Amino acid sequence: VEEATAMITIYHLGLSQSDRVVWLMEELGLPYEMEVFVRHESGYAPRELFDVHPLGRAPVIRDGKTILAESSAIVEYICTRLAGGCLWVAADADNYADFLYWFHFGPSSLSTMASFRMIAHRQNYENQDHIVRHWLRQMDLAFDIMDKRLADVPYLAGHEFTAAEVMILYPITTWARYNGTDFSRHPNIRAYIERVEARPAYRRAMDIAGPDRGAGIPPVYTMHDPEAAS
Ligand SMILES: N[C@@H](CCC(=O)N[C@@H](CS)C(=O)NCC(=O)O)C(=O)O
Repeated sequence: VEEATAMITIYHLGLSQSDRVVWLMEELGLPYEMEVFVRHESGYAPRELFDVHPLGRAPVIRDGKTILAESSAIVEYICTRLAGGCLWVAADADNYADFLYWFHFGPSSLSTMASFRMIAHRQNYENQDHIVRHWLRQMDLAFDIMDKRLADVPYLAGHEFTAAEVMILYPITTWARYNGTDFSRHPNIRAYIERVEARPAYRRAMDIAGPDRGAGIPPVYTMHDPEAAS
């Protein structure tokens, strides 16, 4: 008798980059369960997310007894362990280094820059600490490099859609809405965003878990004030 296929659980926080895990599963056509956490009115994650993982940040997944956080780790785990290498690029492929670079660029360098831009956006740009100004210049440079790359190839790793897209879209779409990024100087990035957003799996995932569902999609847990006595 064949055992039923175990399903992973995605712990999704409303209006957050955990929507990329839902998107990945929709791209792969793999089944999943989802537990949704609603942000506290402060904007931070509710206390209950700390019961799932001590850092209280999303995404987190559970696969049997394994709990895994960090979206880049989660996406690699799903592609390589659960999906037989789909949307991943093999180590012996010609574009392996390109794939690795762009896969990590989104959640590493670009997310750091996006955080600084968020701080700058909420305050007076001219009056920024020099570290923030440095990172804002770095971000402009990063988008120049990305735009140049996308003038040559339709996807970051080359000619095929890969997990690198899954990692980078949130920082250049949802995050960009909140930190004042605009791509007026970067037509190839604009075309890339349109190309990727047109994917049926992306649209399904955004209907299920995307930013327009807001932070307040139906909770699994009742949330309460994270400052309240523990
Ligand atoms: N590097 C982490 C970042 C996770 C992260 O910052 N998640 C945000 C949502 S986009 C979060 O959970 N914020 C809740 C909070 O700050 O309370 C990853 O890629 O998974």
